[in-house]
Amino acid sequence: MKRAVAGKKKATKASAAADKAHAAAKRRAKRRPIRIGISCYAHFGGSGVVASELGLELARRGYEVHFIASRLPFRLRSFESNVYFHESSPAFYPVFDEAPSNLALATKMVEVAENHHLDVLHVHYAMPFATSAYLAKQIMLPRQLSVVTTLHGTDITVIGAEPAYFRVTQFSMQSSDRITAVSTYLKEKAESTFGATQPIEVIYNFVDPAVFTPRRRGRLSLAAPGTKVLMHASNFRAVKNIPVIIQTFAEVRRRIPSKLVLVGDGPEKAGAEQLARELGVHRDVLFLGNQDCMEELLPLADIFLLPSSSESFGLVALEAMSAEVPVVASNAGGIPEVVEHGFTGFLHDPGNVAGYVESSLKLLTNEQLRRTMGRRGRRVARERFSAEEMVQRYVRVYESLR
Ligand code: GMT
Repeated sequence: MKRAVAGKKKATKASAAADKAHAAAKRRAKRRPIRIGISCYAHFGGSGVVASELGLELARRGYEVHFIASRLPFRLRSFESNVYFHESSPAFYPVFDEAPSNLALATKMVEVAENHHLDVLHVHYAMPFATSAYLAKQIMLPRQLSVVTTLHGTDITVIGAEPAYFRVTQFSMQSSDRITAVSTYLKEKAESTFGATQPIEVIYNFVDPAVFTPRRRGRLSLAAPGTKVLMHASNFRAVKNIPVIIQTFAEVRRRIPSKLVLVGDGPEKAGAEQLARELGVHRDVLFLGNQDCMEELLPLADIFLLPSSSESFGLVALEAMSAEVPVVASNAGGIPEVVEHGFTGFLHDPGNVAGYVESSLKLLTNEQLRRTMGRRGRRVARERFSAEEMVQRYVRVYESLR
């Protein structure tokens, strides 16, 4: 009995010492800038762009940023001070159907958090990153590792809501210390679909107007003088309504000399090529494939098309606006939060080809209107979607977790 009491006292003393050490480490951490781990998809896509640009902006402000991903995110084009990259690579074993990459990512998150004393893991796209981060956080206990999850789009509107993933997406999202969404539309969608009870803060995507600038006289061009350029860029998934773009272009081209420039790749590309041939416009449709220098391409467009059936924000539309290119888009999801109908572009129901054709022709046959709308777009991009404000807001989210 006496021995049991002595053992208990010893354990209480040890745990008090651990608590003390933990509190001291916490005080030390509070005095230095927050260290942030960022996980995202590394291939082409809006969520990876936002994650990368945010990481770079944070690093320029003196924060240490550690990207943890399956490969180097494509927008991290050059070496930057304060930015580190850690590759998570799953090990394969013949028993597996496929290597469990989510577990390898969670393991890498723990390793980086321990070695570099991370305070926050900020994951972009709920699945599977919020789940890997939840695991990492639990493994790190009692050391505090906060998780911030940014919802980007189809993680909520399409794939995360699939019965095969619903409960895990819901649980992982709700277990995050903070949740942000890139538009009010997406916040409301997350609340209604997942019954999210935790507050979701809307932090819009942002653009750097010094990078996405208007067209300058230069060596690059996509069409002969007098030929108008309609552009679209995406990952060519069904939600992007690619056939509607081809149909719109076929009608526009019947009326004015024009070219359609399609940037990106994905499952809908082959069908788009076939439809362009069927409609007899294939010679005037340029498929450029994946390009990572959108800032060079967008200024070459006269208008940008985005007729998506579902779109939480439409980052590329914002980049086009910053380059003074008016946007003809759908009124789906969060697009009206970015593009104002009749002011910086025109919005129609997603499948309304006649509407897109009319608005495209309005802009392409009235250079003054096109330029006015383009200039307004750049002003809106600068004033409402500045990196300065959005990065500050993310920093406040991190600081609130200390
Ligand atoms: O392409 C991605 O990386 C993800 C993708 C998606 O389908 O979820 O993009 C979403 O995130 C972007 C960045 O926040 C938004 O600009 C896109 O609107 C959004 N895509 C959709 O909602 C379809």
